[in-house]
Amino acid sequence: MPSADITEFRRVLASSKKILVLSGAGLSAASGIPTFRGEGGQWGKYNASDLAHRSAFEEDQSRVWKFFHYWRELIRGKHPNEAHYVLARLAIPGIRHAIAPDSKLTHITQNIDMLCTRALTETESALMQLSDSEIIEMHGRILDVICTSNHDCDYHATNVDSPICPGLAGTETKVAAGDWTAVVKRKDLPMCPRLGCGQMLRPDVVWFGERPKRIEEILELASEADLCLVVGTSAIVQPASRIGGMVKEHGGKVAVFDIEKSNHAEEADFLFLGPCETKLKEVLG
Ligand code: BJW
Ligand code: ZN
Repeated sequence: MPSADITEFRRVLASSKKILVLSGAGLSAASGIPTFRGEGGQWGKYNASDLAHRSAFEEDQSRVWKFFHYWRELIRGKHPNEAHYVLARLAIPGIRHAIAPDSKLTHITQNIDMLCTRALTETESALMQLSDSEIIEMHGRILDVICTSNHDCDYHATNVDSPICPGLAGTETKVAAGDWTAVVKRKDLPMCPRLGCGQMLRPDVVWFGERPKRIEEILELASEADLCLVVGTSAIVQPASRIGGMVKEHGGKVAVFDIEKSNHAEEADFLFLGPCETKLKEVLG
């Protein structure tokens, strides 16, 4: 049975040298961004296989772009919540070394909303101290776009335009209301701006069947970590779902922070049930 003993957890944290955080959609729930699964989840409303596959994009670019435009617009007005800030403070050496001396920390997030990075930048400015930790956004970033050309074009950029192109303007309200009827013509969808390219852009997010970003590095970190904090993820999607198990395989400890007992909770050493926006602070101090 996993323990909920905060004193014992702090003792383990204090002696950990290689700390991993693996976060998921639950981390951003208090920011008003819906999770994927469960009640109110995105995938309850929209079918993942219709939207998060390259084949879906090839079959119906209008439908997939309408969804990502809706999501871009949804995320635009959102801000980091207390859970993001607690994790960001842990990335500041002056704070973390007082809790876990001589430790390293890497935050691997499955979230594409960039809120972890925003919280870290704001924390660095507020404390006037730079972080010594990295955030790995393994499923990409919703505001980044890449060219779909299979040839020479390697266009990749962050695009914060709202809407990303005039053709998608207003479709987000219809999608939010469940109305998918509008079809945006190919020529009116986001196109690569490189002269002579003429191919379509796609969001630089990781769809099913695609290789997560920096996966070799992630697996190496998991094979070495002595503590992994798993925050707000159902741990259903591979390969992220394997990270906790990999840490345990070589004797590392796993602490799960989730609003409910999910799949991976049983194998955890520590289980802290509750909203992470309050629980992380209570446990980490
Ligand atoms: C709170 C809270 C609060 C709520 N406080 N907690 C069969 C066919 C085809 C593929 C596969 C297959 N079987 C397996 C696969 C592989 C596939 C996969 O795992 N599929 C499963 C569905 C079975 N995986 C892949 O294809 C991945 N690639 C891959 O495996 O490549 C091969 C490879 C591996 C290793 C090395 C080299 C190569 C790619 C996965 C891409 C995932 N993409 C998405 C969408 C991103 C945007 C987009 O593209 O549309 O990423 S799916 C979606 O799920 C999103 C998330 O990042 C990801 C994980 O979800 P997450 O974060 O766990 O959210 P939820 O909603 O599931 O859970 C929220 C949790 O929070 C819950 O536990 C709540 O209780 C909790 N919570 N509020 C604390 N306030
Ligand atoms: Zn291009």
